[in-house]
Amino acid sequence: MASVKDGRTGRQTDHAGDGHAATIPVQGPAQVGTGPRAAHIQQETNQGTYESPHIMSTPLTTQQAVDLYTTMRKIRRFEETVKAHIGKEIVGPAHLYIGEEAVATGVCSNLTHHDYVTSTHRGHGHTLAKGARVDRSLAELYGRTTGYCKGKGGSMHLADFSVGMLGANGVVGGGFNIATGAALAIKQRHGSDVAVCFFGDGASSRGTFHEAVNLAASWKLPVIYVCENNAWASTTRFDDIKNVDYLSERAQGYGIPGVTVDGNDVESVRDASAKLIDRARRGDGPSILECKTYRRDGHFITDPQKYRSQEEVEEWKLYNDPIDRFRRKILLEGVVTQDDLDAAEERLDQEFAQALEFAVNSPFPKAEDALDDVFSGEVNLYE
Ligand SMILES: Cc1ncc(C[n+]2csc(CCOP(=O)(O)OP(=O)(O)O)c2C)c(N)n1
Ligand SMILES: [Mg+2]
Repeated sequence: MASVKDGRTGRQTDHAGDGHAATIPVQGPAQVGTGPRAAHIQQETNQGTYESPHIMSTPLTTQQAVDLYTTMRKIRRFEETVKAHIGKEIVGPAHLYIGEEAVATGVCSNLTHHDYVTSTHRGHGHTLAKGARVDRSLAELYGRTTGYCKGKGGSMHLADFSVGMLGANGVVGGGFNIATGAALAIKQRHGSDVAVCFFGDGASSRGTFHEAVNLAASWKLPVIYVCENNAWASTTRFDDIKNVDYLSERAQGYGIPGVTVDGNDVESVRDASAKLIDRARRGDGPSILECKTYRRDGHFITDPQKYRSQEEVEEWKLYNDPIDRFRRKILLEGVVTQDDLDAAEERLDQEFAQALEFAVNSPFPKAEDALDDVFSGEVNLYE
């Protein structure tokens, strides 16, 4: 048994040496509730060292497992493609979602195209998980007219309204009020759709968070606030600025449910979000889901990362990569075969080869079109 030490907490964990870290005590299944301890901790994984068992009881079918695997791999491959082409065909900054794939994938697996999501500055994963196309997303980053925003938005403005993806956002915390507004629109038309607001641990300290959650709670809006707690806000470690153990505990301040899950376990994210989404669809109002995950790469692609040790990153790679973990688990349990996963990779090979060709062969916008779409046409609000 190898023993692994958490660089920060100094805690010692036994490791079975087979790629599976020893389990830590789990504090009961995910529950939804309010009251003095509104935050029910389903599972917690500190990045790098611990891996707790998946304790929920919804077994995946082969197709569901392949779908979840494919979406996570699609996001990872997209990010690797961006990394390979940044500074060449792709100009401008990009923030990668590598390491956090289980969050967008798990949550969006419970949504339809009629549901809305708002995203962050780290938005490629949300866009793809919500069902947007690889080729048009890539074309947007390549600055081409075939991109989702005709090549004028780039990484931080990816959006595809046709699948309910309301947009990435360069303003940290910019999604809170948009998602809340979308949820208000759903309620006003008596729909059963929901809005999901993805946001970071850093964004959770913005005023817009409190304003939006308070209003959504007061008006019982169908919105789920999904915090991607990836341990860092640029160069600031979450542990250095936290005033509660779990961000989901903030839900208590608004009398709504708060749940924390292991955000590196796609099944946990899927199960916990399914419950919160269902209650929102039933008209029971908003909730907060904190997914504890990890940003593997720098805050932006060329970030020198002087603020954290390489050891911390390497530990995460060994034990907590959400894709490796899921692959190991579904193979071990016999939910899928290696052939199933190889076939999924081959389909992605084709999709990415075609997408690259599509992006590189698409035209750039013309200078005279620069002001198109800046101002809307006339809108008749009363129609
Ligand atoms: C209103 C606003 N303040 C500051 C910034 C600069 N900024 C960009 S990303 C970031 C950190 C965000 O951290 P977090 O919300 O945890 O998201 P993560 O980058 O970890 O995904 C900051 C401070 C910004 N873009 N917008
Ligand atoms: Mg963060």
